[in-house]
Amino acid sequence: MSNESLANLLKEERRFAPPADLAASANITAAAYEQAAADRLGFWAEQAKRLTWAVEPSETLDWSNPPFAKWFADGKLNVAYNCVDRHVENGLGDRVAIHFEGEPGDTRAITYAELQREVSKAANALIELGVTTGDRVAIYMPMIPETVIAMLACARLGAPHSVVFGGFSADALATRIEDADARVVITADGGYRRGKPSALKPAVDEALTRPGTDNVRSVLVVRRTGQSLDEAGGTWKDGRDVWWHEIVERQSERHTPEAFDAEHPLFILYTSGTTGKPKGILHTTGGYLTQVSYTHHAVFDLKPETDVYWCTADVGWVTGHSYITYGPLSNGATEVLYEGTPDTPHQGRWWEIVQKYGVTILYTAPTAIRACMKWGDDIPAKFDLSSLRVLGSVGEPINPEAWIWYRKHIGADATPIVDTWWQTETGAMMLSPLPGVTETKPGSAQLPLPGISATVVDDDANEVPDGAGGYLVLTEPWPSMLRTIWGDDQRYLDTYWSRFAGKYFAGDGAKKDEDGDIWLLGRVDDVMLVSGHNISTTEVESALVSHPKVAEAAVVGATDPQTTQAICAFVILRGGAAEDEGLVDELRAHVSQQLGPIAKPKRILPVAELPKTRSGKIMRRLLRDVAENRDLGDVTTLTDSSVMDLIQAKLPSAA
Ligand code: 6R9
Repeated sequence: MSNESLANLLKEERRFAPPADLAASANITAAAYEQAAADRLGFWAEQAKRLTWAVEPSETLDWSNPPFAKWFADGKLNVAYNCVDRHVENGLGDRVAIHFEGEPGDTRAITYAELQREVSKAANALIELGVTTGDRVAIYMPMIPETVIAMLACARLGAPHSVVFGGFSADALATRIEDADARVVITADGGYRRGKPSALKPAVDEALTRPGTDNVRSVLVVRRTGQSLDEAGGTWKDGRDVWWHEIVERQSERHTPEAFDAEHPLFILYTSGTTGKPKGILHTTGGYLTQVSYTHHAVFDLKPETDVYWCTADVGWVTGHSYITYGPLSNGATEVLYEGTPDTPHQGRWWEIVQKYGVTILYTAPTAIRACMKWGDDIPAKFDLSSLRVLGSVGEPINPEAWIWYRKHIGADATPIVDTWWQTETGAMMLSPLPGVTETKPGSAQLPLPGISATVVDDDANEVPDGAGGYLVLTEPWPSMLRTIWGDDQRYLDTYWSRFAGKYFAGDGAKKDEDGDIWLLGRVDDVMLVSGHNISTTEVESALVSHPKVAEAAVVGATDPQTTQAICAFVILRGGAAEDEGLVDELRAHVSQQLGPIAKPKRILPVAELPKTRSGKIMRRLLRDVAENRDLGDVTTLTDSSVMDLIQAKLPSAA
């Protein structure tokens, strides 16, 4: 990003100091940064003591064969023991671990003691099905307690799980089963989604007809919806399929966990590359659990005795792995698990849940916040949200206006917001303000957490000065880093470690502001080149969202004969805003005034919906296809593929 265009971009000068009471009793103070800077490995060795080790590690990091890291390599531990049993042994068996809220309104409160029994029974059932240490288990489930129980049961046995998001197709599931060479699949008849049962088992049946999935010998099925399999289009295969309630319920409630090496594989989670087959990101045991536990404690200022924590992500994403299952439970937290969508049966459902359980810490994504902005301020205003004390954001850059809305309408204009930057690959949070320490800036993830080394470099790998932009890189190994791409070390090297020698290339554009704070600008392919200026889609989107009539915006660069790329914006208007003649001119002028004339969109198209992946990220690639009059590429990861038809229908004049 050229410096003169950056200087114009996004003059965000609002600042929010930590609330005094939070700062006074915060888990983490500014001293953590100093401690970690003075002795980074010593700092992580200290954090590893949060866990209960069967064999304490004597070594912190082995980086003798970079970029293949070993953390705490001679230590041994059991992840499920750390997330469940030790809390029971510490007298916390009666504490609620999970407040489950089903979409239809059914609820279950599961204490740590009960979780220990359930995980033990599930582990014993997996043993009966022949699962042994090292076997991969695919998990294809709705958001129900058995999903977390299944993950912990696998971890308990040292059988790496591969959770596949329940919204993925049979094809996507088959590819992942094949790549991981899974031996068992855990699924459910279905889950509740938008007010009705949505079947899952038929997709498993279909996936298992595909070549490469023959090693799956058992399918364990939770009964959630009670839908008949025939009606849903599935088939029961005797000898392969077993009901969870039949096999798990009759198991012993006791199971003695075995300690595994710190580098024993914990899970594989597939992340779709922009091209090529999905990458199986491999995470291991000791370093991963250390960093998810520390960051969950530090970034949310978690007080497990009193807080009620809620992460709205799906367990099928890394956010669910690290901040629904492993981080919170390793910390002995009480958390909410919600099955459904935010607007079923009404658009206040989330706020009703916050009120009902007295949620104190909420962790969600910008896409959800923007959806709530669009639905209107009056909806959250109907609920008592006064229990909230820390708000988190993850998944995309959060536009400053969405940040301000979140703080004002959800956080009573008082709660700190932690904008956490990280990736499936990083395993845990990497950049984020600390709620009791950092003076926050709306829209910026700001700075690396204690013990993390990150910076922004230019094309030649030189660190950029404050006020300039480039690429986000991580300059030192971290405990929860991916260890490789499953079965493909070369792709691991090529994708992350070859662009800048010795540094991890995250694939995100970023800039440093005058204070040296980091602002994420979206994936590098989301940076546009307009008349020789690099302009980030994120910044133009934020400028549009800062206009009172705009709820959401997606910006792409379309090939243009004069300017190399031309800025093309798709906007969703806020409830009530009219799509009149003058609107487009008004929005163009607004962007120009906010960011400078160079960033003024050439075209602006009001639309009803934007194409999003199922994890809520805008698929700009498809909008680029539309803007450039191309046939649409692969739309299978879209939440709703009909969105693209609507957008294309608006574009008879696309030229
Ligand atoms: C955790 C997760 C990773 C990509 C990442 C970046 C974007 C995530 C962000 C953010 C700006 C934040 N991203 N958090 N961008 N600010 N706070 O989302 O993992 O699904 O692997 O996505 O998400 O582009 O590179 P994953």
